[in-house]
Amino acid sequence: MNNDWGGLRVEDIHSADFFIIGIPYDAGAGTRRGQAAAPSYIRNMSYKLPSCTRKGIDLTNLRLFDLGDVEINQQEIFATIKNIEKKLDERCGLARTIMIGGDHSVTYPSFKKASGQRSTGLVWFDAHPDVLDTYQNSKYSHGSPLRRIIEDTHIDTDNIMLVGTRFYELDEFNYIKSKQIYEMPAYEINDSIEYATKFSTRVNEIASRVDQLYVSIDIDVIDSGLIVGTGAPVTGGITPHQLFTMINVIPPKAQYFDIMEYSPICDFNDIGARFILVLLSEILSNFK
Ligand SMILES: [Mn+2]
Repeated sequence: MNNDWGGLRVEDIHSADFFIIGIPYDAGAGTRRGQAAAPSYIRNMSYKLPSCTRKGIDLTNLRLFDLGDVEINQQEIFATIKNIEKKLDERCGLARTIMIGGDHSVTYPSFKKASGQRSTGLVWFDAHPDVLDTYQNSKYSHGSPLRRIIEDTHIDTDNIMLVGTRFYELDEFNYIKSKQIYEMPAYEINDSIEYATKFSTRVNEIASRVDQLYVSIDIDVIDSGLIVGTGAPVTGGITPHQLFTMINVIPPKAQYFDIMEYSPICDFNDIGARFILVLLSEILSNFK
């Protein structure tokens, strides 16, 4: 008997309902780093993963297989990308995959590998749209992963939705418009009591057109006054409740989730780590 991942961790890879993968990389972040420490930090606290959700859903018969962390080369992005691909190849069967970052730059290679030959929709929860052409002289930082995905995978931009956004460079604003990317900015979610219906309608439309969904959650989508443990905090965000409400209506085609940008050294009282463990339980509860 173990208490890892709320006691849901199993030893038999073939029995897994979910795979957990850590990506301890933060060379793509700006001046506030520490995201590389997140996977082991969350793993150490994972005994606090609730096995019963806020709505009373019992998760105790779900089985999580922890594949450990991707081997990281902080100096060599392409070596790291190769290792992310290798780690995803260690999986077997049809279990869903949840990745824990790491800064958001690694969602580009993760998505690229995950989508492969399958048509894939992408739900991107973030304060920032992450569509800068370059940031800090790099095309592979956490300012650009969505731009790289659009340029370098087969994704149809109709099948992308940006959720909770509120902090742009003007170029990004124009880029989103020119690509006609569907967006539910943070102010719209905060202004509307119908946000969950609107989100649900759109995500189900996308799901009906694709083989699978990839859901990427940058934790800075949450108002940074509530979750401070992140590298690029932005005020005016959504609440954990609003995020959970939207997560709870994500349809079964969601095969991949990632939870990015948590930085333990920027956190206070482990509130961000505890938030991530509750968020995980909300994700798991969708597939009961
Ligand atoms: Mn991001």
